[in-house]
Amino acid sequence: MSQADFGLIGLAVMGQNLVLNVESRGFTIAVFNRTTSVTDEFIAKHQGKKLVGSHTLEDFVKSLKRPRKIQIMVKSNAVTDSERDAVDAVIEQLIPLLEEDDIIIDGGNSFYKATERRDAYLAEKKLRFIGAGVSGGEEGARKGPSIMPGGPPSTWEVMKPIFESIAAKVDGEPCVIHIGPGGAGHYVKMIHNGIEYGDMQLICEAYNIFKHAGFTTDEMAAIFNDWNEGELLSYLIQITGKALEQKDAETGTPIVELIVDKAGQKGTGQWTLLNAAENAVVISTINAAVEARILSSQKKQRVAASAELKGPAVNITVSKADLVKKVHDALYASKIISYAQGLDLIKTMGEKKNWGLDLGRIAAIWRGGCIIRARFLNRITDAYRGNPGLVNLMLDPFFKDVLGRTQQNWREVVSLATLSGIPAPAFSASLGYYDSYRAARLPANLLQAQRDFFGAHTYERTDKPEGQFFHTDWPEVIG
Ligand code: NBP
Repeated sequence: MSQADFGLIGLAVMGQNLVLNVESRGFTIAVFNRTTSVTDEFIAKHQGKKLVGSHTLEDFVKSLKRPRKIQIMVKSNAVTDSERDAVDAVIEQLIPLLEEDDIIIDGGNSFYKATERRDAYLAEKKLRFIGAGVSGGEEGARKGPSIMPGGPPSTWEVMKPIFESIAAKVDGEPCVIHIGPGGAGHYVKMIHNGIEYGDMQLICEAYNIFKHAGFTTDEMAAIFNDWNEGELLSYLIQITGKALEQKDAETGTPIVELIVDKAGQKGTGQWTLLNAAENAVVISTINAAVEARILSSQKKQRVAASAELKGPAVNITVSKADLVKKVHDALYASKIISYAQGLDLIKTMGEKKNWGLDLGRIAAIWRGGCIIRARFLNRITDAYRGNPGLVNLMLDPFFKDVLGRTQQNWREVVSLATLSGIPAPAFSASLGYYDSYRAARLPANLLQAQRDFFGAHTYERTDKPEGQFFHTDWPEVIG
């Protein structure tokens, strides 16, 4: 067989599906997996395809055309810039085998700071590096993911034909752009995942309100299927409808009702929170979503507390039809807030790092292939195309209008959930953000007084020019 156009290391779920995707676009692809039996089984299963399997990295590297393009798809779990993981191990093994200008692509969910470290390290070795976030899970990898590559523009130009051919397409546009230099691609993928946490939690809160209001699982499936025809059309709403329809083969019970209510997480949501704290950006909806997963995992404590801590009885008096409309609006409005916050974080970090990020184009590549793909991303793209300097998504005329028309229902849902003791932390956090952001005056005047009282931190006055600081001699407090 002729030399391969592209190589991939790590034949687990994502790697195998990406290989089949790349191969289906006409490329010859070399594959390698640490456990060689996995490679053998993969090659045997896909006889007749343009695949070159190797048992050693030396043979794998030799089977590639120059400049070599090698994508690593192995477990990435370094959560600091100094920690080393399987991606580093593979890079170290590759370095002595590669030649100047060969390209290594890390397509795993790597922490962006680790990507920045690898980028600098490989540049010293005269090798080129792309840190690419890949979203869409197994199906996306096979049929077309959304790809978020970061690295030097000249390296992107070399990779562009392959990435564009394997990415999902929306209106003929591939769901991949050069995000920016260094760790920008993995950074944007991380925030994408944070937004995904927010979307999922908001859907779960809608489901929980319906459940407490006495809807059957089939009724709920029908609601989500119906919502998927309208403004909320999205992959996550679609799979929610399908998941609720699914019955257990053994018992006939909806499978969702048999699943233990303990959520797992792999860390990208927590990384997003840490980054938001580092940048002093509020992402309260995503924060609530991450914390909801944490609390869900404390099942034993919750079960014990459910017998100890009192709450109100559920008291939902609106009709089922009205409740569906109200929860729809609460979900839509909260989702807008979640994206407004996530994009604010991307914007802030992009400016700090001088990455030159284009929020409209980033939203456009999330329209296909990835887990958060949704109809309303078109509106986000339009918002930033119309006004690249948009300060906050909520201020775009389209979204301002949606928030205006949905907010009464949104408030009623937060209020009925609160009065019925149904947890809705992401709905409430979103509304709290909206009301705080639109408040011309917040109670931080009192907070400043408290700070000055105990710590002489000083304050500015409403009746004096900005930038002048004052201190009051507060009365002494004893005891
Ligand atoms: P995993 O994250 O489960 O990784 C398994 C692969 O890593 C196997 O090929 C394994 O080889 C290899 N590997 C490990 Br573990 N340690 C290694 C080492 N020291 N040297 C060489 N290879 C090593 O696979 P995945 O779920 O396909 O995900 C791959 C990447 O894509 C991850 O970064 C993941 O976070 C990311 N991602 C996953 C999804 C998803 O839906 N699964 C979606 C988007 C992104 P072995 O066979 O020899 O053990």
